Parts: sequence; C-alpha cells; structure tokens
Amino acid sequence: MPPLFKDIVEEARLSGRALLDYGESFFNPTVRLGVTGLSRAGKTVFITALIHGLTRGGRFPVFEALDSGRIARASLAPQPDDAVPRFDYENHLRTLVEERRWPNSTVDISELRLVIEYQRHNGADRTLTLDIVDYPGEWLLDLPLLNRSYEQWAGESLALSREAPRAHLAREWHGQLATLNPLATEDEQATRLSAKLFTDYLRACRDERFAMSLLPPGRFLMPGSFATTPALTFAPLNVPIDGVAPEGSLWAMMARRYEAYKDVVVRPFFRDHFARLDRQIVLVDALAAFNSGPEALHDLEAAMAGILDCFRVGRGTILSSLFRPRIDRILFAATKADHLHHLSHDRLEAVLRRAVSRAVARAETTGAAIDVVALAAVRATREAIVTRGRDKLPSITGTPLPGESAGGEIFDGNTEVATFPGDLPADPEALFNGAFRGLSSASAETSDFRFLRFRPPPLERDGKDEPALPHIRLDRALQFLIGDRLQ
Ligand SMILES: Nc1nc2c(ncn2[C@@H]2O[C@H](COP(=O)(O)OP(=O)(O)O)[C@@H](O)[C@H]2O)c(=O)[nH]1
Ligand SMILES: [Mg+2]
Repeated sequence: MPPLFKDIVEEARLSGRALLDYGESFFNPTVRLGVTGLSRAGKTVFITALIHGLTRGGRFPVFEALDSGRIARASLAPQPDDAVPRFDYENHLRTLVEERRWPNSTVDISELRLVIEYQRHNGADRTLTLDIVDYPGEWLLDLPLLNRSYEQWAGESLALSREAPRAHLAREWHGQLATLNPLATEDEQATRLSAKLFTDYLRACRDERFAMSLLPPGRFLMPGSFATTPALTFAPLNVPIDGVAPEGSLWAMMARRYEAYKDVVVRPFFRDHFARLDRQIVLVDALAAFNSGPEALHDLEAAMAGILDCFRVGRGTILSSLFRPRIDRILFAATKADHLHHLSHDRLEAVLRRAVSRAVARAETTGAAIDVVALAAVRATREAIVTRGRDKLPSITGTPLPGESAGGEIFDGNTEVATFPGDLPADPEALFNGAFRGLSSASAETSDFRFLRFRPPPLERDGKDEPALPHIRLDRALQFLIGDRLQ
C-alpha cells in the first residue's frame, strides 16, 4: 500500500523535530526514558522511587556510576515540553513517605526532567539530561487499530467479548447491541449508551478478579484529556467485515468516530511522544494475573506481544510509515516483587522471561537490546520464617492496607502480619499450562496465590537526613537503562 499523504506530511514534520532533538542532544546529551505499563502496574511508584534514589542518593550497589561515587549531583530541572503535564513528584513522594499511602492513580501522560552531573571514567566532568516520560501502556495496545477498518475492529472486539470469562461481563452491552440496527439513521443517544455499556464491560474485565489486559481502545479506560469527546464515543456494531456503511446510518457514524479516534488520538501519540523515546521500561504486574487465574495470565501474555509489536523496526511494519523508532534498550520489569519471598524473585523473572520470549520470537527483529527483571520500586515488606506445625514457611511481613482481608480477618491498616503468599513453581511452564487456581474461578481461600496489598514501609530517620526508600533490584534496572550513558 503506498503511504498516505497524511503519513508523508507527518514524517516530514517528525524528521524536522528529530533533527532539533538531535542538535540539542549533541551539545547537551539527553536520554528520553519512557516508563509504561498497564494501569496499576506501578509506573507512578517506580518513577517516584527512581527520582528519589537519584536525587537523594539511594543504596544502589549495582548502579555503578552512583555506587562508585562518580555521580556528583542529580537535580530536577524545568520540564521541557510545554504541552505535557509535569510528573507530580513532590506530591507523590510526600504521600509515600509522610502519609505511608500509595500515590493516587493517574490516567494521563506526564513528564519530568532530571540533570545528572557526573565524572566520566577518564575524569572529565559531564552532564546527562534524563527526561522521564510516564504514559499508559493501554495506549500502545491501540497500535493494531491503525491498520484495521471499523468493521474489522468491531468483528474482532465482538468475537473476543463472546469468550469466557468476558462473555458474562459483556451481557448488558450485548443486550443493548441486539436492539441496534446498524442501517438505521444515526442516533447520538443510542451511540452514547452503547459507548458507555461497552466501556463498563471493558472496566469490568479490568477488575482484579479477572485482571484482563487486552482491552483496546486504550483511551476508553485511560482517557487522558479526551474524555467525553466524540472521538471516544463509539462502540462495535454487528456488521459484516467487508460491508460498506450507508450514508447517514448509525454504522457510518460509528465508523467515522472510530477513524477520528485513530486520527486525533492514536497517530498523534505515536508521532509526538513514542517516536522520541530512546529507552523504555515496561512494567508488568504479573502478580495480579497470578491472583486472578490462567485466563488473566494468557491475556497478559497477549498484551505483552502487542506492546512489543510497537518496538519492531524495519520496513513494512505499521509504524514504519509514521517514523523510525529509535529505542535501543527495552527492559521488561515484573513489579511488586516485595510480595514474594526472595527465594521466588528469580522465578518471577523466569515467568516474565518466558512470556516475553514468545513475543520476541514473534516480533522477529526489534533492533533493541531486551532484558527482564523482577523488582520492587518501594519495598513494603520484610522477610520472616513462619512455623506451621513442623513446616518452616518462607514468609513476608508487612502492614496490610486497611480493608484487606485474609482468613476471615479484616485489617485496620496499623497491624503488622506475616503471610505466606504462595510459592512460584521452579518451571514457569507450569503456570502457562493453566494448572493453577485464581480468583476468577475459585474463592480467596482456595486460590493458589493470595497477594495482600501492603502499606508503604515506615522509614527510619537518623538525624535530619531524608531517609532512603527500600527497594528490590531498582539499581539493576537503572544500570541497564542508563548505565552505559554514564561511562
Ligand atoms: N508493595 C508494593 N506495591 C506497589 C509497588 N509499586 C506499586 N505498588 C502498588 O500498585 C499500585 C499501583 O501503582 P501505581 O504506581 O499507581 O501504578 P500506575 O497506574 O502504573 O502508575 C499502588 O497503589 C500500590 O498499591 C511496590 O514497589 N511495592
Ligand atoms: Mg500512574
């Protein structure tokens, strides 16, 4: 297919800016680090901990530049892009440290600039500018929409919504859909109701019992600044894949808005934000999938494949008509590893590696170095051995969030408890075979995993120094993501 005129114009605009970026980074080396992951994966907490660790100097033995003392100073600088909200670092940190609460969830892109003053191995003083860009992973999963027609998308979405466990959650929306005639005159009220019920269905799939990941269009759950616009007010109709919508029909109206969604939401995101990233970390809440069950794990695997598709380079990919991706390092990180005893950290990494490697094999060439890590940006637990009869179980201790419950007890948010969250199998295949029980099909008592949510840890202050935040393997992530730029 020849490139569309629209795409050519976009490419020209983009190379103009790439040149600007390049000029700037020649005099002032800059790394744009993308931090993404599906909602609740841990982006906000990760970025807050990372900035705190760099500016205050955390305990980061594996992050060589900091550990060897070559980093003299890291400080926040005015944010570079006028149209992007600033990452609310100070507020998030205060919530974590002073109130021992997790930051409120966010639904939009945001950004923060950090300037790192360091000494090269040869002794010369240098600075590295680090731009951290936080954006919802849901937006990446919109990529496949770019080369699908409304009819194709509607067909696929409907087919997916008829599979278990989704079908049950889609009942109300399917009920309304059955009353709609695609050929009837366009109807704003019917369209709005349809979009609302479709969005409710997506949201129900996202619920922790089901923990589904693959739920495009991404903005329906993560609207950013587009909430309630027509570009977000449409839904699948039951229409033939190769059919043509009659003018003035409900079908035509849905199709038009679907195209608008691609034009004003999807393309600009990839062009204005994604195309400019140099490095990427993808945060993955695998524990939520274990909690829920095998369907959630498979869905997560499919979502990771979808995300990896965005990093494919070369000709003939959907993005190559828009721009040439320049990301050369991608780290997949399983977050919240502090919910597991350290004996299981490597196993969590193995699960993620297994899920990613399939996707990598499918995506042929990404042109980027890919690694995998299990981490906790903020470690909320300590380890303990719990004796149960003759057994000694490797457990974790922490303060469950108020309202969390286990074994019939509801926690008040002040009591510390030791729990045994369940062991991950030595062979990750055991999980992908579907041989475990989660909340989607079993009760909390009979599920194989039960991860309680804990409050952020209490911090010990010695003197007036601000305390460091405890973490797991955050330094390894940093070393992979920017270590080579601080040589
Ligand atoms: N124990 C623990 N919980 C975490 C950690 N990171 C995130 N969480 C939990 O996950 C939730 C979502 O994290 P957040 O950073 O807001 O996710 P985002 O939607 O990707 O920005 C938080 O409210 C915490 O409950 C971590 O390092 N350790
Ligand atoms: Mg967030």
